Amino acid sequence: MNYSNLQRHDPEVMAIVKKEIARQQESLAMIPSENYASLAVLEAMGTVLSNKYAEGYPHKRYYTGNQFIDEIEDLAIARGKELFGCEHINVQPNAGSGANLAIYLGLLKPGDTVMGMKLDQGGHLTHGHPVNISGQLYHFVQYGVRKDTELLDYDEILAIAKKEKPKMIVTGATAYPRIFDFAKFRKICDEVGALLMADISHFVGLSLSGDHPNPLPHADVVMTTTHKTLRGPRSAVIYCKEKFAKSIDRAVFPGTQGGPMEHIIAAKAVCFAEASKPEFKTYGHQIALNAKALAKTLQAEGLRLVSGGTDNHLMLVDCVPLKISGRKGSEALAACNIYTNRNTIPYDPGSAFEPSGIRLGTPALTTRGMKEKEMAQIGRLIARVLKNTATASTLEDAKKEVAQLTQSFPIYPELT
Ligand code: DSN
Repeated sequence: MNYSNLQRHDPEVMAIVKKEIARQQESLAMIPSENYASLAVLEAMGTVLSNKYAEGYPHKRYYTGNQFIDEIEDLAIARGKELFGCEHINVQPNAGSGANLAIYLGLLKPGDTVMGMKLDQGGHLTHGHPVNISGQLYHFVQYGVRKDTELLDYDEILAIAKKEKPKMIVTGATAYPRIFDFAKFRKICDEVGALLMADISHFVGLSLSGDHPNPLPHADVVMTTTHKTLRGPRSAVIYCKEKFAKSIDRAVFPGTQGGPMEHIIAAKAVCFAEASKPEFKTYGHQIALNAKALAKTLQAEGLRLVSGGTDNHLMLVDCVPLKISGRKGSEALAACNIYTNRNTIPYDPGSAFEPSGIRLGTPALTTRGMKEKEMAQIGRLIARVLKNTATASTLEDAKKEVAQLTQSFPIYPELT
């Protein structure tokens, strides 16, 4: 993969791509939803499969000429079923948000009551926030974390479920540093007759390595994006019990999507094969070990972490004791080439636009080969920057340290 044609035909675009390759190489990607896909995944995304229209499903297409497209989608389905150990999988969803919408469309009626985790306490926009279509079409009731522990309170979730009688309970989050106990959620769902939906986009890699509970056999339907801890192309899949297969398939196509992106489906097949290898389990374990090591250092440096630490791949730093906003902190880190994102913390005294937290994760750094030693170094670096956001020399020194560190852990040497 050398981009020679792009270079020749469109040097303007190539110049920007080159700058982004350098940015990725020279910075620490600590946004917990980002990762580096393998060259094989990137190459699959650049294939001629992109040229083909294939509305429908394998062997039931609305266009002719899909004999090889069927082969690739069959392969992705077979590999996905084996990887996740599921009865049925739909590999066509283009993105996580669309996958969630398809699940709601397939298994609910507009106006039905659904429970999901509050966005400002770790949940996701598509789990019922009023500005999202999920919160507008369905009657979402939100659950959150306890103020004192900043942890999910399963007794409280049961009490809400008994009162509201939801048709579905949505689990999963984007900024919750602890685990989801799917067995407990199953019991709650069974008590009130609700379906259990698991959005495992963030921690899918840890579920596969055994570092986070697996949603199966508890959940009725599961979705995940494929580009976070799974390290595949930007996309998503839905898997479910066989009895929901038809409803889910119809909700994806024609319910919410047209022609599937078969080049991306090919890249999903590549990523499923990669994630089936024993090395992927080692990768998942190391993500979790790295997160623990990073959290330990940040705490030793005096920073407060939401819920007192992490059990998965991410953590949230409370910036209130540092007397800075999450925006100020994340911008100071970005000035040193450490990329994180500002994030709300539970019961945030700030707002969604000016939240009080910073979200950090270890999946991408772990892909680079970094281990506990580097996490301790990076933890000290982050603490130094966050305590001295206005000191130019601290930021300058931190930037130099990041440059040295990233040089020792190359990504995509073939592309530079
Ligand atoms: N934007 C993703 C994240 O950063 O967690 C969720 O969709």
